[in-house]
Amino acid sequence: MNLQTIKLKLLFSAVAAASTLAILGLPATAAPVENTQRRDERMQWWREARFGMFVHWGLYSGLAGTWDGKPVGTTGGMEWIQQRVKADTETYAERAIPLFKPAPGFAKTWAALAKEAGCRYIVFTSKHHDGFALHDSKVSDFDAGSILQRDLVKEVVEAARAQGLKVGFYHSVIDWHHDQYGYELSKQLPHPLKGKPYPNGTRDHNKYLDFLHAQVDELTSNYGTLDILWWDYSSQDFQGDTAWRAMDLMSKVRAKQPAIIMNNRLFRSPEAGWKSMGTDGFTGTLDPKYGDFITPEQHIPATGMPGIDWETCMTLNTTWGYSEHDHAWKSHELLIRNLIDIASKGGNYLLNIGPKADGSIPIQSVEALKAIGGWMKVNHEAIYATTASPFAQLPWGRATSKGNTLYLHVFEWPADGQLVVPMGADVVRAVLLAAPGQALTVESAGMQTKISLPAKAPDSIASVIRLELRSAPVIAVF
Ligand code: JFZ
Repeated sequence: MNLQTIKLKLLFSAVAAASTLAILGLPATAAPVENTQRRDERMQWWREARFGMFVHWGLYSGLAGTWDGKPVGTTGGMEWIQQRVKADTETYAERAIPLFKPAPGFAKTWAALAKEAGCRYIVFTSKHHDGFALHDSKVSDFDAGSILQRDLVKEVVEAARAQGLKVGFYHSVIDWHHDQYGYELSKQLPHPLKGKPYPNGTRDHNKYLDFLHAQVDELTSNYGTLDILWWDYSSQDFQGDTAWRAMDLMSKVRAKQPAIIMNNRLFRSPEAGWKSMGTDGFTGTLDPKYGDFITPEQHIPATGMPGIDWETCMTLNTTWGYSEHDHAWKSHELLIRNLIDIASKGGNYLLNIGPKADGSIPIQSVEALKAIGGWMKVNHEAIYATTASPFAQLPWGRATSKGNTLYLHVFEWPADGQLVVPMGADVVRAVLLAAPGQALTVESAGMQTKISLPAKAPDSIASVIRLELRSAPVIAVF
C-alpha cells in the first residue's frame, strides 16, 4: 500500500464515520469540509442574484425615532434609539412594546414588494442590538413568542419562500437586553449603559454566549433551509472567538445548514477582510473561514474586488429602522444607477426597508422599489448572473458582461446619436433591451466601436444595449 492509498483509506473511513452518525440521527459535530468547488456551488445563486431586500424591523419601529414626544434626530439609524437616548432595557421595553403591533399578513406584503422590485432574496432582522427576538424563543422572554404569541420569523420565512425568494437572518451578536452581556469588555461597541457599572453587579459574558448560541440554534433548526446568516457586528477590541466564540458558532450553523452563506462581521481583523473600524475599509482579501462575503455599508467601493464576494447594503433614506422624521429619500435615478454601478463592479445590492410597527412599508419605499422593479422588468438580463465590466470606466455609463455578451447601460444619452465604446469587437448583433426586435447599426474600426442610436433614450435613467460578440472584446486601455 503506498502513501496515496493510505490517505484515501483514511478519507473513506472519515466519510463512513460521518454517515454512520447521520444514520444514527446524531448531529455531525464539525462543519462539512469545504473546498473551492463546494464554495462556488454554495455561492452560485447569491452571485447571480445581484439584488436583495434588507429589512430592519423590531421594537424600535414603533418608537419611529421619537422619544418623550420629540424627534431623537432627523437622520441616522433609529434602530439605535435605545442607545441614542441611553435608556435601560426595562424603560425601552415598557415604552416600545405597546407600540409594536404587527398586522396579520404583513410579511406577504414585504415578499410581494421584494419580488416586484426584482429582488432575489430577503435578509431581515431576527434580532437587532436591542435584543428583541422576532421568533418564538424558548430561551428568552424578550421575544415575539412571549410578548405577542406569534412567531414573526416563521411568517417572514414562509412569505419569502412563497414568492420563490431566498431568505436570511440579520442577527445581532451585540445585545442591549441580556443581563450577562459584558459591555465593559469593549470600548468600541455601542451599549446604552456604556460608562456606567453593570446594574446587576458582575456579569458572566460566557452565559450570554450560551444564550446567543442557543438562540442561533433555534433559528437554524426550526425554519427549514436558510440561505444567509448576516452577523452584526464586531470591533477591533472585541471580536471573533473571544467575543462570540465565533468559529464554534459558525461551525454549528454550518452543521445545521450546510449550504448557508455568512458574512464576515463576527470578526474585525485583516485576515477577515477588515482594514479598520468603520464600514468602508477592506483589505481586498478574505479567508473564507471568516465568512463568505464582505459588507460595505452605505457606500459602493470605487472599483470591484476581484476574487472577493461583496454586498453593499444601503438605506433608502438615512435610517435602517423606521423613523417618522427622516425625509432624506434617495431619488429613483440614484437607486437604479447604484444597482447598475454595483453590478458593473461585480457586487450585490442589499437595499433596506424599515417597515412601521404594523409591518406596513413607508409609501416612499414602496414607490422606490416599484420604480426599480419597472426598470428591472425591461432590463433584468443585464443584471442577473452578470459579471463585472471589462472597462475600468466609460464616459456615458456602465457595462456588465455575460460570456461574450456585453450590456451597455447608458446614463448619458449621446446628443449626436453615436455611442462610442472604447474597444475593438466582432459584433454579431446589437439591440436595445427596450426594443429587442430592432437591430442597431454598429461600426467597429480599430479600438473603437460606434453604435447608432435613436434620437431619444427609451429610459431617461438608464437604457441598456445588448451587444452580442463573436469573441471577447479588445478593450482600449487609457
Ligand atoms: C450596523 C448596525 O449597527 C446598524 O444598526 C445596521 O443594522 C447596519 C446594517 O449594521 O451598523 C454598523 C456596523 C458597523 C459599524 C458601524 C455601523 N462600524 O464598524 O463602524
